Amino acid sequence: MASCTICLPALMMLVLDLNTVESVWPLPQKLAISEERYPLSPTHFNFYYGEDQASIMKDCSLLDSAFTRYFPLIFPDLTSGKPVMWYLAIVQLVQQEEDGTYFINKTEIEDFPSFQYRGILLDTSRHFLPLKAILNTLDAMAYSKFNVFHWHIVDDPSFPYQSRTFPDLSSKGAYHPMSHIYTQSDVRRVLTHARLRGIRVIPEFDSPGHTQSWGKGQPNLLTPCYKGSSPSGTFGPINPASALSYIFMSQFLKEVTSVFPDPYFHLGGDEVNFSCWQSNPDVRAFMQKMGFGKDYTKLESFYMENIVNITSNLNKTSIVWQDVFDYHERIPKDTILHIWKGLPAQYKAETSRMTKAGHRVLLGAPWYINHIAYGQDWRISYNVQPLNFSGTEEQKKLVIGGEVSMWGEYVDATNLSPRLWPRACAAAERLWSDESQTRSAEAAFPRLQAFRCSLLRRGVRAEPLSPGHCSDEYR
Ligand code: CP6
Repeated sequence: MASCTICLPALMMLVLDLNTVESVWPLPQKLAISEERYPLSPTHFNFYYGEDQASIMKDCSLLDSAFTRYFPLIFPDLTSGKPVMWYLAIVQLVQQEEDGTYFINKTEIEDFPSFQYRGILLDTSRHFLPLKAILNTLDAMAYSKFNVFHWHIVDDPSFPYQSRTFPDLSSKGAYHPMSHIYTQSDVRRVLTHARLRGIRVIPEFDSPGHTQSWGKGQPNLLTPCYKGSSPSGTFGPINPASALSYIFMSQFLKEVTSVFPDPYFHLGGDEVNFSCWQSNPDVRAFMQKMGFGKDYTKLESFYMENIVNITSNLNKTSIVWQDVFDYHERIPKDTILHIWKGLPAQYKAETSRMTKAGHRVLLGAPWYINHIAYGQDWRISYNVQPLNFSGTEEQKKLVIGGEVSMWGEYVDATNLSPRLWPRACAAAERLWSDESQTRSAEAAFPRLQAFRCSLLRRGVRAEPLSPGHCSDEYR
């Protein structure tokens, strides 16, 4: 199967390029369309493995299932039963004559991604996203060549992951113990759907903060907050002063690192509120014993160091939010830092600092597209220059890519798709294409508009970019 995984990007490339000229998105590294025209007969059309790939990819089920999916996307009228005329106005690589015959211009393409990590974060804790919404997002991700689904699966408000080892976490911590959970079989469906589309699934189990929902099904995990000399009845982050916390986290991480096969694992570590820790006498005593003084960042670092070590003993590489580095620069060098804070001046300085320390970084800060602005805010995402920070060539190589975040406070299945698409496509092109060929949002605009029409034809509820219409938008 390993040899199949690598062939998928090549396939996507071929397919997108066949679909439309105007909507080749993201732009291939090299694209040359000639005047030469060839008729295409859908009844004789077939996909073949490339000659140089034929031997290693014979009977690649991954590719074969992709061929099956893409045929109706290329020849939609054959499978939808809709009149041929609906598709006439689309300028495309595969175009149709008035009589319905398909043709294609001779085209040469050479392609590869500029950045290896092109992710989308979905947050299934603030609002539960039904399985179908996740699967649909994976479909749309593949169309733009996103290759990582960062699943921010649990957080303060709810715990929808159904654990085998600790079933109470979801039975008590989910919004609903039956309807608002992801069972093991749901997770497997997500993993399979993603794998078939060349997408990796990296789960995030964020701790020690953002864990309120964990406390409902796992007593003695969170820190009891104190008011004066007695417990106030509220709870804070995971209790870093208790051995029970580490025993629980070891057992829990053992489970989830085996459920999610990707070699990378996101451990969170962001936005830890110290006030509850400060109020708790046991935590204060632990601080003293450890010699941390009054510096609670040392306590957070102590916790994260343990969690990162547990994770590395489970043979996974950790990804953590930048806070962990901000507090503690001596985390293992192979830990990937996920930058999420601030305006360009700040995240550029952070990128410099972290890559200088030898860490690989992942750029999230410029693409928080759950934030929306009036008008064409995709242009802001498009104009980001991930490598425009001060640093050596070696440092620049440490930027592995970026991620579009769709935090879920105001997003559920009703508005996820139009909020993501086509706005996320701007980051997709920035992370895939050659920067020197894609500097102008103005030049990209008609191509993105056409691509948005392709998304609509493929059933993705992508919002409009400006006044106008797609030829077949209400078919
Ligand atoms: N949830 C978690 C969030 C955010 C973070 N972590 C967040 C913070 C600020 C903004 C957007 C999202 N909602 N767990 C920070 C990584 Cl602006």
